[in-house]
Amino acid sequence: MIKEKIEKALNEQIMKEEYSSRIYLAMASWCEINGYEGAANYLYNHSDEERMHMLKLVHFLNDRGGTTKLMKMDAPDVEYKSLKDIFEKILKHEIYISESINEIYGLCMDEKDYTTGNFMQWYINEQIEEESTMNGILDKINLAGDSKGGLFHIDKELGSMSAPRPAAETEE
Ligand code: OFO
Repeated sequence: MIKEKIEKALNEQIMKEEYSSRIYLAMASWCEINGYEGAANYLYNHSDEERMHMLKLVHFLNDRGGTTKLMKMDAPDVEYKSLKDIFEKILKHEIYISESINEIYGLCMDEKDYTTGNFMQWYINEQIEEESTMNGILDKINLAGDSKGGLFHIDKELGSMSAPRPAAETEE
C-alpha cells in the first residue's frame, strides 16, 4: 500500500502534468491562429504527451492501491507576445516540472519507497530530454531574432518534428 505522503505528492504531480497539457494546448491554439502551423502541430503533440505523462501516473498510483484525485486548476493564458515568448515560458515551466519531480524522488528516498522512486526515474530522464529540446528550440528562435524568414524556417522545422495530425482532425 502506498504511503499517504507519496500518494499526495503523486496526485499533485498528476495535476501538474494535466496543467502542462492544458498550457501547451493553449499555446498550440495561439500558434494556429497566428500562422505558425508547424509550431501549432508540435505543441498539440506535446500537449498529448503531457496527458500521457499524467495517465502513466494515474495508472501507477491506482495500481499501487492509491486513489487518483483530480484537482482544480487555473485557465492558462490565451494571449502570447511571440513564438519566443511561448518557448521561454515552456522552458521555465519544464524547469519547474523537473524540480517537482526531483522533490518527489527525494521524498521517495526519505520514505524508503524505492518502487515509486524507481518509477519516477522515467520522469527524471524525460525531463532531461525535454529541457534540452526546449533549450535547443529557444536557441534557434533567438538566432532568428526578428527575421521573418528565420521564424518561417523554424516553424517548418517544428512541423517536421511533430507526428502528422490524424485525418479526422484535419478534415474541414
Ligand atoms: Fe513536459 O513533462 Fe511531463 O513530465
